[in-house]
Amino acid sequence: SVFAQKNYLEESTSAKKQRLQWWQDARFGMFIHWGLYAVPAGEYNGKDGGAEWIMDTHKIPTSEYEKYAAQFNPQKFNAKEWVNIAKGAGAKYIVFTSKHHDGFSMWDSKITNYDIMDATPFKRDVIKELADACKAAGIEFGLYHSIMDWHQPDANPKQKTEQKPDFSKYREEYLKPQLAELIKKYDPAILWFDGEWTPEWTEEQGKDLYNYLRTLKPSLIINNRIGKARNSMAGMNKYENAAGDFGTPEQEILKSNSKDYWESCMTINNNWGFVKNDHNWKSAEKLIDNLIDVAAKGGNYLLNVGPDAQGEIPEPSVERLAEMGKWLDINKQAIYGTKSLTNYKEGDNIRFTQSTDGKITYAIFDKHSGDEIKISSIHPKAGSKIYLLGIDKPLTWTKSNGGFTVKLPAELPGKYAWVLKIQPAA
Ligand code: H79
Repeated sequence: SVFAQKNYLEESTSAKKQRLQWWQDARFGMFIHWGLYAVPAGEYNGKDGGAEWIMDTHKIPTSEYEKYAAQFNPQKFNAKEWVNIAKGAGAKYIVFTSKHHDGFSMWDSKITNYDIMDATPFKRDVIKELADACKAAGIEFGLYHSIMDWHQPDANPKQKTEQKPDFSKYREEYLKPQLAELIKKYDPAILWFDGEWTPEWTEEQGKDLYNYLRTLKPSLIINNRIGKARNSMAGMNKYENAAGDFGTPEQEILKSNSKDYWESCMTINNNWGFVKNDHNWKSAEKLIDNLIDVAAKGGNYLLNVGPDAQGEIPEPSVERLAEMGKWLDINKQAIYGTKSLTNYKEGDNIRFTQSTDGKITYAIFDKHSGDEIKISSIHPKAGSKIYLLGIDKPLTWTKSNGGFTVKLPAELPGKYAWVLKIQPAA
């Protein structure tokens, strides 16, 4: 037909660049893992283990796991508060779990009764509330969606039902209609797939789904877990021309920058979903260090929170996110809308970003001794001004060892890490 479906996999480099520009400039997003698994909170029959994977960890039968729905009644849930926490942290987008591997739908789905409206006493569409709150706050909204589904008999080869599982039936009559529903109802900017490694799923199915979803919403940004190219937890693609827009390192950061788009997703404590006994919180300093590391290498940082069964983001996460926000308030221009320098690091503690036009260089340092900083790989032209972000007056600097040395003020603004802005004479 003359109206042959557009092949979104053949998009030009420049069209893709335009589509992903806001996302890449954003640099920092907040991941939210929330579902029925917040009820057991990492404990089943008196035994610890598992978070959002608890159904698998303890081999909980579907009929048992389903009972958590009746207990899901998060009276403290407030979408605006969550969005305020993200915004206050300096995150520019949110990715929320519409459905994790357990198969429970966190929105008002007409395709199943295994959803928040029909199966819980809560009966509120949290995805609608979050989407609306994001829109009101000027934050982009995305959805995490698991291809693997432990609840749908047709999706689960191990399910003991009379009928043989029919994965294509699950794909065509459940997965795709649910995704169409999510796009139509909540207009997500990002779809973040996972559980693509279930053996029934193929690269070809991933490509079909990619085209289907972009036909529904051409501006959608979709991660590489829609297909099969992901190289395990390292997250980048194993082959060329794979479906998806960006690589997804999980709980790790690339060793150096990449020609491909990428986003590192990481937890603040050990788990994605809420676990009551997980108190292993990373420090605010470490989280800010990770954000700087990712930005210097041209990636995005998707930092996770796991709200509890009452609907509250754990206080240790809230505190750390607020510290990140304070840091970004002073230093934002070195992170948002920047690009990576090939030479992204000097020594252990000095990293670089650049304004997208390449004119301004930012040197970010997190440790220093004495009252001066020497940088050898940046060569400011005569007449350049060097600022410390947070202080209006330029610093005194001199050429040294092919690079430069600046004298730091007695009092540094803020904590954790500081930014030198190297601005050439106009
Ligand atoms: O949602 C969070 C986790 O529940 C989920 N991804 C984040 C964002 C997650 N799924 N699986 N895992 C984490 C770990 C699973 C690893 C393995 Fe594999 C699955 C090992 C073997 C199969 C990854 C995929 C490595 C090979 C294929």
